[in-house]
Amino acid sequence: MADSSPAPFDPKEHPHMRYNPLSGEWVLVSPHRLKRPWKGQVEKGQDEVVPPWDPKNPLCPRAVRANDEVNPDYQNTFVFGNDFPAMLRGTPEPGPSKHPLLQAAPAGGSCRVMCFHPRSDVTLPLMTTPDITKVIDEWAVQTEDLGSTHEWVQVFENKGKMMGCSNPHPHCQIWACQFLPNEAQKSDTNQRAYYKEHGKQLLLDYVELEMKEKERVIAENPHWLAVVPYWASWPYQVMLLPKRHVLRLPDLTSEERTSLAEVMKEFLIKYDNLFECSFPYSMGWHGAPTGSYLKEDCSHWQLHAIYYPPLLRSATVRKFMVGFEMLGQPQRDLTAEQAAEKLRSLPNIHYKVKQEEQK
Ligand code: H2U
Repeated sequence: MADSSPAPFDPKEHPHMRYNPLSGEWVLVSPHRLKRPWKGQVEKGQDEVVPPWDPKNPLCPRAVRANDEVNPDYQNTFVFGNDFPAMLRGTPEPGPSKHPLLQAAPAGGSCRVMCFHPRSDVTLPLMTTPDITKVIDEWAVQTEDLGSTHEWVQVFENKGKMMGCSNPHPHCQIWACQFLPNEAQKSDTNQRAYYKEHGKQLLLDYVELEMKEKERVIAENPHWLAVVPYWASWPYQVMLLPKRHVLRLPDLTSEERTSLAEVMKEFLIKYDNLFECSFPYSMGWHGAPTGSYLKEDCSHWQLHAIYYPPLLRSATVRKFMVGFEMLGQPQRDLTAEQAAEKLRSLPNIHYKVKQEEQK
């Protein structure tokens, strides 16, 4: 039944849709649903107790991996070829498709694993800024190295069991492909079209807008902006953007890398403080494509990181992208502005550090 009330539109009350200009897709925002009764769990989570070093954990220094190789006694970051890669190079390729409904294409690529730190019991928000900077430096090295021979280098971190992470040791993965994956393809098309129409980068215009509006900003420093994007589909989704035009991770200056480490630490502490748990998420970097694109004009691109965390109401109650989300389009309950306000207002001291101080 249609609501016949004459009340003006209130984004905090009334269902509406928001447009994601990067994907070209719409998200349904249903803020009134926050009022529905909740009978599910709301308790804090129990953080997993992880030993700092475990000789049986294949990601630890000096441990043996699945392929019987022994890891070095690494002191900072450590990168190795994934022993179970999703893509390979030089394997036989599918022939021409026999029917337009049965199309196949080659999927050449390389997969690596990158450990962030020798200790298994730390996560990025608990690491020091110089240690986080070393992670950023290694992301840049990997992007440069794999980018010379691959069209797309996807750096991504799956954090927490809820996101399918198989190992608590702080690490990320790097999948480099000789093709543009779907998300990269959509983002490239939409950023290119915006640049053609407006003569400016979509995400630089967006940074300018968010710096003016402020209500979706959760952390900021001279070089970086962390926002809950206007079009966020996951409850506490965050986008991290440089304030100047940057195409790819290796293009960041050393000052910008230190500054990135600072802003990452700041907002990742807020993530953990939200439900007092090691906040699970999938995150990754999107920058201009590499490989053959290195010779092309990619001015329409702006480097950014996207964080997709699943939690909604507590350390144990997650948002499920099921039902309408799978069959129609993504839907969210609280607005991006409400999520940003919650995150922004959280303390900048990690709850574990505070607990230690109070002992
Ligand atoms: P995830 O926890 O995000 O799945 O990452 C761990 C990766 O480490 C996973 O991709 C790889 C797995 O294939 N791995 C190895 O390459 N060698 C091993 O000995 C264990 C795990």
